[in-house]
Amino acid sequence: MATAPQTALDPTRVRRDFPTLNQEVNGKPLVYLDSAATSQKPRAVLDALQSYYLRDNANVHRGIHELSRRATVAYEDARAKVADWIGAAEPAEVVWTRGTTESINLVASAWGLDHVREGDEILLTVMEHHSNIVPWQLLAQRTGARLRYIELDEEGRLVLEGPGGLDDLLTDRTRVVAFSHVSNALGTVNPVRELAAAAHEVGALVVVDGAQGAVHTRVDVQALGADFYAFSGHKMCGPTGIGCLWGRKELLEEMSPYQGGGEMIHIVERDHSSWAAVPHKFEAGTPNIAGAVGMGAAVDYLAGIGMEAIEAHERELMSYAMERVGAVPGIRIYGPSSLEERSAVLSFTLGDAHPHDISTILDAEGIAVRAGHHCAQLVMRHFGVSATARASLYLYNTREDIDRLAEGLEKVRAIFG
Ligand code: C6P
Repeated sequence: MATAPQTALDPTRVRRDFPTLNQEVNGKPLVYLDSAATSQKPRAVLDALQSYYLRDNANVHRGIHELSRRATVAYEDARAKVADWIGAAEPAEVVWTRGTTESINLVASAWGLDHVREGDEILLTVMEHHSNIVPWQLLAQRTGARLRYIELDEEGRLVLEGPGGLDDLLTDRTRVVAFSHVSNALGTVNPVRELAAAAHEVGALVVVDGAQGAVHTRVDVQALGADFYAFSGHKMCGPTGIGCLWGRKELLEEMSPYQGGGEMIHIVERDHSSWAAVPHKFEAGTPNIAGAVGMGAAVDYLAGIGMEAIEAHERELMSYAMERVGAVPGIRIYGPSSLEERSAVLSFTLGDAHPHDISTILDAEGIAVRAGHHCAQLVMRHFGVSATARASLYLYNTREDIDRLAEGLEKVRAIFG
């Protein structure tokens, strides 16, 4: 795995790497607290994209000429970097996709349609992003399988025992257990190893939505015990439109293709074809080559700072945010109170102010937060709200950002009383 320096992160230095952060919005210095939606991009990633297009642009795995060779090397080098970064056994276990959403659809479709039958059960959780619900609903509708959901407790943690809990819902009919590493709506960090071990005991497949996981913490997919781990480049300093599906090689090998087209075949006859080896079997058509190169540069950037340093910085900042924002009268913070169980997301409501109004008032102060259901309507329903405001942190955020947020929330109070 990529080695990480253990020096503490200096956010002031880190911020210099992110040109977007250095601007005014509505006449105020920008405070960007919406990285869970998408992160800002460091210059190293922007440079890698530009250099690829300026020097190496060609299609991959298709040409013998020099530019095609360079593009292919860059594309495959990026795959190897990602594989190393997440502890994959080999680069072939990493499939390039458009992002987490496509990765989960790939598993639900390519694995699910061959393995899930009427009467089987698919176990999800109430905290899932719609990307980890709807693909399974489509599979259930096509196969007659039944969807079941692990419930949440009052702090937005998964119930593991008792009614509605993991041990209650896991049966010998469970074919798949799919859950998020970290909730985008609550910040809850799930006990992936424990969940995966329990699922494997009943012979179920384990699919982890890592969209908010690999971004903030060092992930070793093999140690986690998952079968599949999905994540997106754009949430981890990389470009949009690129992401990965990591899967155990033996599973990927026995799976049917997800889409058909160029590049994913071995031989094409008139009435049938045979497939390329993994991961290419799942990469039909011209891929997002520049995106892969950019994601490789993002991995280099994050590894250079060190995931441990990033995690420690965010935890310290989250502790400060919970204290500072939590002190605003009328605030209700959702998700675990313990920092060990919470990642870089702070979801809240403030009195009767609608989260969209909160976000609008904060925007006028130059502060970007997300408001809405965060594509997690089941979470909102669990807490009896239609929406929350959400501040999400990343390596470039500072205590001053949190102070500005708390001051902005005082303005919201002043307006709403
Ligand atoms: N969450 C958010 O603001 P894509 O869009 O494919 O890159 O990622 C989808 C996705 C899946 N799972 C989780 C846990 C996520 O957080 C997301 C994306 C963004 O919370 C946009 S809705």
